[in-house]
Amino acid sequence: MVLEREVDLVVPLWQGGDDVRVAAGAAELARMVPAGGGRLHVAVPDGGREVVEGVRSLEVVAEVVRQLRERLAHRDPGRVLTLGGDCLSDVAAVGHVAGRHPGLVVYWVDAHADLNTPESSPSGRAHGMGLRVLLGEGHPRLVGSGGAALAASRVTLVGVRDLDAAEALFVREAGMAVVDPVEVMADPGRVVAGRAAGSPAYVHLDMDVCDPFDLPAMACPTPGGPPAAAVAGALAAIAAHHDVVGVGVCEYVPVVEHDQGKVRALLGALGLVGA
Ligand SMILES: [Mn+2]
Repeated sequence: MVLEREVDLVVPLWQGGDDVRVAAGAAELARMVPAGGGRLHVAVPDGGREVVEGVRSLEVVAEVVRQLRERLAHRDPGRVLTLGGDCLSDVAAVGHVAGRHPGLVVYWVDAHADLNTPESSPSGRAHGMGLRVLLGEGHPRLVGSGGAALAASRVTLVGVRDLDAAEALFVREAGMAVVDPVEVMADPGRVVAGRAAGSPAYVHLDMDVCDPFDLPAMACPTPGGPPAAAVAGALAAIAAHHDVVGVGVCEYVPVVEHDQGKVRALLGALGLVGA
């Protein structure tokens, strides 16, 4: 099964995590994944790396998100693949796809929840703020004029295990669905529990959801994760249960020695590469 989409966005944004190695990840993913529909390579400008108003490299990350939103609004694709880049690379795409598909379910497959705000973030790194931006909160230049793209009830966190205190509080208070690493390993198919069969879904895949001892090619290695094979099982379950209308692959660091077959298995579970 091939993931149908109208446009592929290749987004070598790295300033959101302040780790330039993920820019090479975008290029490597673009090499691995055959183009579907049009393919657009987005230029990422240079800019100051200082923290401004609580966000590191604010000028660059805000400008890239703004440009992506503008391009998506102009072209208006219903189905989008983003090859990042850091975890902010697909924020514009998730927001756009959510607007096109009412009731969209978002699977945030990531060791982190990316629910920080400029006020709560210990690091000021915008790649830890993307999901909160989609829920309508954060720096106004990242949130944009559209307001909240998503309700917290439509998000499932998969494999999450490294939350800042303010994020953990938010997840509890918002009652967000969580499938922790142990649950992913025990029963990967459990990720879709409670979600309507055939409904539209978006998959945000941060490579760091995988256990770094199994697959180390990621920007923020976070021990205690499921092995890549279990993550692939969860992705396959999502693809089988839903109409997947968008995927973002983020934080891949190909310069770290690893078995690329495991990356191909993740991409294959989503129909992005052949078996
Ligand atoms: Mn992450």
